[in-house]
Amino acid sequence: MSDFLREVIEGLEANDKYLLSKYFYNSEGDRLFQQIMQLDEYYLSRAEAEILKEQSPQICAHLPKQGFRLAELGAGDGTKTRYLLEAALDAKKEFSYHPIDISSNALEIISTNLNHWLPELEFEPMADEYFSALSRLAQMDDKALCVLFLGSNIGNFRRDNVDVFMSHLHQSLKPRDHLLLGIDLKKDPNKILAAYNDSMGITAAFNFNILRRINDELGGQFDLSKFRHYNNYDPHSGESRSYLLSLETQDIYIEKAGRSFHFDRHEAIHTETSRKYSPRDLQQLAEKHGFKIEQRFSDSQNFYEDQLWIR
Ligand code: AVJ
Repeated sequence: MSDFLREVIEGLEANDKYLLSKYFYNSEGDRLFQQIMQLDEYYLSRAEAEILKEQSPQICAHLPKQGFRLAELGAGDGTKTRYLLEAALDAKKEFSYHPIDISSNALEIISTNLNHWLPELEFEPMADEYFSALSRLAQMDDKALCVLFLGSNIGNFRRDNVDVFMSHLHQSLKPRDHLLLGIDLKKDPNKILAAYNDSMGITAAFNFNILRRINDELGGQFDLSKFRHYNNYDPHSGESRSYLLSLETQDIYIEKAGRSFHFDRHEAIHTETSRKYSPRDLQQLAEKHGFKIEQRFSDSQNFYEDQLWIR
């Protein structure tokens, strides 16, 4: 049984139904997320691009002069990382860049881009899980490491998983190694609600893509018109949560599961958490996991931060 099928069954059998947000990202999901990043309401990408565009020389100034590795977890297409790489090359740093992603398709895209943009860059993509790639890097030599985890991707972890992730990261790094963490900050709740419920319905389509995948890949019989996209935001936990609400009582058959799943009217499937942090939350997270915050870099509107942590 595929992981996808097993995790879909697990999620739809749960009392509080859920589907895992990692399953948004097939080629259609990637395309929809690209569109989300262009939306007026989705301020996150622009805020982080502004930080990296304007402050990369200052960020790079904290990194070693030579012999280090820059490893990026979930690299995307490289548009934002490019600013950082350019600044490091301009500063005549000696380093290699390692985009890490389980999707070799994503790595091909970034490789093509980098060859075109920065032919002098030394880089080696790694098609692997984050931590197995990091441990392979650590085994190669004892070069200093700077891990990039951008795009507020840390927000997608459930509360307990953040701690698991951070302690793995602490184990994977040596003393004095760096982490550059991109995080969307807690802010006016209405601003956040709009970012996850845009007027053009792109975020809704992105959310629905998970049902479309179940239909296409698992023989599901979801009628998308019988669900609605719903998002809320809790200013205390900082959690923006996306759901798909069943508009009526229905039983939905999934061929590969060999069974149906029951939905009450108004029953919700939780599909994504995008957690926001305050600077104080981040200070506590860093301390809890044995990191020191070396410097904070913020956009002009204080929506977002890229924080440089040191192990
Ligand atoms: C790519 C996980 C950072 O949570 O903001 C965008 C994904 N979901 N709109 C986020 C997403 C809905 C995004 N991350």
